[in-house]
Formats: sequence, structure tokens, C-alpha cells
Amino acid sequence: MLMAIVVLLLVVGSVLFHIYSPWWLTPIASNWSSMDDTLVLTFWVTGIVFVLVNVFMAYSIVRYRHREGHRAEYEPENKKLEYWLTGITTVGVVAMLAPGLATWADFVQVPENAVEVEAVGQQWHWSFRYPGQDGVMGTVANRHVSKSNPFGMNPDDPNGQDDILVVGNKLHLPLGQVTHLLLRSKDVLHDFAVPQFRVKMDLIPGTVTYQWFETTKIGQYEILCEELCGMGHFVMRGHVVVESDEDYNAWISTQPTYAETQATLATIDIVRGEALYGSCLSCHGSEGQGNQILNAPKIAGQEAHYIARQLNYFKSGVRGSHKDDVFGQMMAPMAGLLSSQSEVRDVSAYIASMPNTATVATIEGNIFRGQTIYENCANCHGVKGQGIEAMNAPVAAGMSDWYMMTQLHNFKEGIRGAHDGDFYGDQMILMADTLADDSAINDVVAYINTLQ
Ligand code: HEC
Ligand code: HEC
Ligand SMILES: [Cu+2]
Repeated sequence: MLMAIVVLLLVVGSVLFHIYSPWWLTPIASNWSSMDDTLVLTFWVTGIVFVLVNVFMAYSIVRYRHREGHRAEYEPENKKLEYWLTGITTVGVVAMLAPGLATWADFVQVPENAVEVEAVGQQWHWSFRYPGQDGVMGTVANRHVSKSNPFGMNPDDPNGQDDILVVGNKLHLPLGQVTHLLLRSKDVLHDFAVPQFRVKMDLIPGTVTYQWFETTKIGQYEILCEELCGMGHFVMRGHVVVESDEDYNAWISTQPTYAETQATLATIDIVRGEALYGSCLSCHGSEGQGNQILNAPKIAGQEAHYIARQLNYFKSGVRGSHKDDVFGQMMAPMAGLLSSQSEVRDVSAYIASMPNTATVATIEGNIFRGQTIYENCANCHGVKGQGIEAMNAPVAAGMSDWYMMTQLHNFKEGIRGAHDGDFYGDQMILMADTLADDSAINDVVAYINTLQ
């Protein structure tokens, strides 16, 4: 009897939970309401079966309980009942699956008016490509991928010259646009999923997969890589920004075309960079060796792509604007002295060309423990701390240890990396959180000191 009551309570509880729980689908922001409909239908079918089976079980427990003088009846066959059960089950299964097939047919058939955009995945970030004025994407190949050509654009394809390249994890789309999103991976399996859009698709190296959707609501939505694509899989995030045509056009007009990115590479002027560095040496030193008393880190030995990004962060307030970021606030106005992107590029190229002098260790820690911790960091910063540009990760070996320590604290406390425009700082916040306490930070920095 008690058992029957428990079963009934479970049924009533489950149904009430389903109806009243606050956990339901995030509000939809695309045309794919049919995905939700199929899901709701599945809930109805499985829900009804769940209630019927359990109520019948409770009933049987009571009705056929053991009673003195009663014997169980043996009935191995019941044709009529079997026909009914088979029939009802078939109807239920068809009701669950058939709408899914119809939705899938829609999903694989891209509407004629769809606009092509490409999302490129790699461990562990996203970048995006738009076809440009001519509406045609240029051809790409992994063998063309290099530091100066991260998208692997075919340099000889005229269609690719005006393609718009977005390095950074924000995909902008106009409201109401039907987007045919081509998905390409540079390394391993990834998956492009935006919960509010209700559609997702794997990225498969060597082939181009796709999904399509129509944006129906202005807003910013998170992109998740829903494929276990490696150690840093959980940091592989990005955002889709759905905005008005006006905002979208204003944004896209500021993005460089492939031809423009190549042209700027050719104009880098290290001699001008050296002159510009004149305003930096009072703090960072004539050899870029840094000065701990002024809290200015060593910057010689760092790569140009990273220096340029940080300078732009300081310029735009992504770094050095947090109220507790005392040292970042000192640096921010200095970056402001660089008045154009070409100045940023030139000074970065000059700094990267400086000889990489050795640093003196100032932090003590347990190197062996640090080594174990560093195994994770090596995925991005390199086994030898050499930095990996493809991961956007800076050089760690031979850099100022006291500075790395404060930065790890800053990431942990959200003083650095929490700004909305900080694409990769976000990853470091998640990583710094894995360092349990101060001694873990000291240990890993002490180990990095051994790498130079
Ligand atoms: C007033 C002293 C001062 C001057 C002048 C100065 N910096 Fe800095 N710089 C700093 C400080 C302090 C930091 C560390 C900020 C922090 O702790 O977040 C820094 C950080 C940096 C970083 C980030 C390094 C990293 O590994 O993240 C770069 C790059 C940089 N400076 C480049 C420059 C350049 C280029 C100039 C000249 C245009 C310059 N700095 C002028 C004080 C200065
Ligand atoms: C998922 C890749 C990834 C992993 C794993 C990772 N980092 Fe980073 N790290 C980055 C990126 C990207 C940046 C640059 C962030 C930016 O652009 O501001 C960075 C920046 C840093 C900085 C600041 C350097 C500077 O010059 O300002 C330190 C220090 C650092 N990481 C240490 C670590 C340590 C220690 C670990 C392991 C616990 C680790 N990182 C793991 C990607 C990673
Ligand atoms: Cu991934």
C-alpha cells in the first residue's frame, strides 16, 4: 500500500515540477519554433505514457496484493490486448518522430534568400568571414593558413580580396536576416550552438557544414562549442550580436577586407616604431626589460600580435579602466599616445624585434607542484612557455614573474579580463580560477621561471 502511494506521489510530483519549475527553454530568438514544438510534443507523448504506466502499476500493487486464499491466474497470451498495445505504441512513436523528420527537412533545405556568412572554429576560439561587396566568398585552404593569413585565404582568388575578416569572437548579424552559416574547422571537431537559436551543427575538419536561421530578436547571445574539442573546450565561447540594419552596417564598414589586412602588413615600419618607443622607455626601459619599481613589466621577448592587442585594449578601455586596476590605469594614457593603428603596429613590431634579455627570478614556489599545474597552461602558452599565436596566448617564459603573479590575481578577481570587449581575457579568468590559492599561483610562476 505504502509503495502505491509513493509511486502516485512521484507521478504527481513530476507533473507539477514540469509545469511549475522555473527551468524551461531560454526565450527563442530565431525562426526555429518548430524545434520547440517537437520537443513539447515529445514531452506530451512521454508524459502521458509515464502517467498511465505508473498509475497502472500503483493500481496493480493494490488490486493484486497478496491475500490469504487468493491464487494468481496464469494468462500467457492475450491477442486482443497485444494488438491494442502494439497499435497505441506505434501511434505514439510515430507522433514523436514524424514532426522531427519534417523539421529536419526544413533544416537541411536552405532558403533561396539566405545570406552566406562563415564561422571558423579552432582550439579555442571563433572567427568570422563575410563575403564582402561581391557577395561571393573566396576559396580557402588549410595549407594557406599562416600567421599573416589566419583564415587560410587563397591569395590568388579575386573573389576573396573583398571578403571581410573578423578576428575576435563576435558575430554581428542584422535583425530579420536569413543567414546561411557555413562552418569550417581548422583543427578538430567543434560545434556551433546558440541556445536561443535552437539549432546547432558540428564543425568537421576537411569539410564545410552549415546551419541556417532567421534572427527574430535584437540582443546578444552566447555561442557555445558543444563538442568536447580538447582541454580548453569550455572556454571556446563567443557572441552573436543581433542588431538593427543601421548598427550592423555601421559595424561592418569598420571591419577590414582580406586585401586591406594584407596591405597593412606590408607597411610596417620598424624605424618609426623605434622612434615611437621613445615615450615608453622611461618605464619599460631602453631594452624593454621592464622596471619593477614602476610596476612596468618586461615587454621585450613578447610577440607583436599580443603587444598590439594589449595596446588597443588599453586605448579603448578594455584594459586599465577597472577601478581597482591601479597599474593598468598608469599604462592606459601611454597607449593613448599612439594615435593610429599604424603607430600601434609599428611600435609593436619594434618591441618584438628587441633582443630578449634574461630576467631575474623574484618569486619563490614549489617548482614540482608548479610543473603539474603548468601542464594545463601549456595547451595555450606552449610547453616551453613560448606563447602560441594561434591560441592568442602570449609568451610566458622569461617574462617578469612578479608581473605574471599580479596578472593572475587580476584575472582571478575580475580586475582584468572581465570587460565585455575582452575576447581572450575571459578564457584566462576561467583558467586563473583553477589556481586554488596564492601558493598555487606562486608555484606555477616559479615553474615558468625555469623555462627561460
Ligand atoms: C608611466 C609608465 C609607463 C609608460 C610610459 C608606458 N608603460 Fe606600458 N605599462 C606600464 C605598466 C605599469 C604596465 C602594467 C599594467 C598592469 O599591471 O596591468 C604596462 C603594461 C604594458 C603592456 C602589457 C604587457 C603585458 O605583457 O601584458 C604593454 C604591451 C605596454 N605596457 C607597452 C607600452 C608601450 C608601447 C609604451 C609606450 C607607448 C608604454 N607601455 C609606456 C607602465 C608604462
Ligand atoms: C585556453 C588557453 C589558455 C590557457 C589554458 C591558459 N592561458 Fe594564460 N592566457 C591566454 C590568453 C589568450 C592570454 C592573453 C589574454 C589577453 O589577450 O589579454 C593569456 C594571458 C596570460 C597571462 C598574462 C600575460 C601578460 O603578459 O599579461 C598570464 C600570466 C597567464 N596567461 C598565465 C597562465 C597560466 C599560469 C595558465 C595555467 C594555469 C594559463 N595562463 C592558461 C590563454 C590561456
Ligand atoms: Cu570547440
